[in-house]
Amino acid sequence: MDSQAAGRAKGGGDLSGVEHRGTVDRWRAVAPGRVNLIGEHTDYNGLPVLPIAIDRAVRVEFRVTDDPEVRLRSPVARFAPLTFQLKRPIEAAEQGDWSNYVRAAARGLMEHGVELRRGIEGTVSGDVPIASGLSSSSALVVASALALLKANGVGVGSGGASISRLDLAALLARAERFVGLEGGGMDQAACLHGVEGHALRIEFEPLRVTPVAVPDGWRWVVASSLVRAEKSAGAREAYNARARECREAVAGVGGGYRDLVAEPDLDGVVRRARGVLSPVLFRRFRHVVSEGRRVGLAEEAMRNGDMGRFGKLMVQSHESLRDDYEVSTADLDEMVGIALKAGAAGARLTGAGFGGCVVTLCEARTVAPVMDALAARFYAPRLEGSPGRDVMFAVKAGGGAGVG
Ligand code: NG1
Repeated sequence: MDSQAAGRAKGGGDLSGVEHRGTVDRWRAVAPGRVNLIGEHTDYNGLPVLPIAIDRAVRVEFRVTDDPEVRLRSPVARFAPLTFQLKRPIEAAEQGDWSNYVRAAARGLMEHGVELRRGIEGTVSGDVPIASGLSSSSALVVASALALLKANGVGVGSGGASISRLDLAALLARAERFVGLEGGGMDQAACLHGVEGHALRIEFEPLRVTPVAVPDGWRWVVASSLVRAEKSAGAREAYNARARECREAVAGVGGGYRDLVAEPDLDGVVRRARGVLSPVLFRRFRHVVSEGRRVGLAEEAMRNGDMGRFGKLMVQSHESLRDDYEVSTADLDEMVGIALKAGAAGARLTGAGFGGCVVTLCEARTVAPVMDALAARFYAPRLEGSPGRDVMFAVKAGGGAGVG
């Protein structure tokens, strides 16, 4: 493991498992999921985001094979064993097939010029809930890439490494579009750059990651709406439609999102947009520029330890995603309402929306009341028994991905 990864992995929950596995040829790649705190649907518009890598991860335990083939199994029954050759061209399996994330990693590395002469054989496991806006997909892409790089003797990180974490994040973001989603680069960057106890301000074009310390006493609770947002399948079209609308909107207004968000008079920018855009494009535009502005304000609130302000910005973000971007659901809205009423400082949907999870910001003493309220008012009518650890859980800002 490179020294950066060692630093990241230290004490980072499951990442402490980033270690040599005993026998000479057994290794483990560990890649965390992420929760986006604020900055939703901004990454593919070139605007910053503020996520944390979480203390839940996807793990690929593997041995290196002499032949250029990937053979992976999952303990989850609906994920059939996958096998494919590391030979160009790597074709996509059918839409929705989990092997596409592993294929995307291999393809991205090969397109970057990495020679993959040796393959991997092993198992994939993890505790990042799937299709919940917590980026289990990118964690799988990153873990697969780290495994393939390890198998082929390519070091990642600083100090004589062959590929930097930033370059790897950028190439894997491009590679993940192989599954057909016109995604931004937030997830792969957060996964590779997580720092324990820190949020990550991620900027794009060029990619840059700045850790921001999470103040003591801030707690994050993640709760699932029980609806999966499968972006390799159903939610894909809706997501891609938003990306298209954003491009059309900014072309209609003129200039680029980054310059527009930096204009001192943002209300003036929004008024200008209202005059030239159709109602739908105007709403998409207003979400993107207002959310872009909120990320900077939220970072400032975090640096100042101002939980109230950060929480308010989260709520504004949710309202904008609900009303202007139209990616929320009645259930996500209800959960946000319940959490706020129970004393959370802030709550919002996280990830792309269309289902998935909410993230709430709490003081230590409000974590239990918020979880109790969600259990009683949201989950009790929908689930038999109390919500499990895959449905509602507290998360910590954890370390980044590593292999060893
Ligand atoms: P989730 O919902 O976690 O898959 C997706 C995109 C992000 C970002 C968010 C919305 C991918 C792999 N993920 O995240 O880049 O655009 O939606 O903010 O494309």
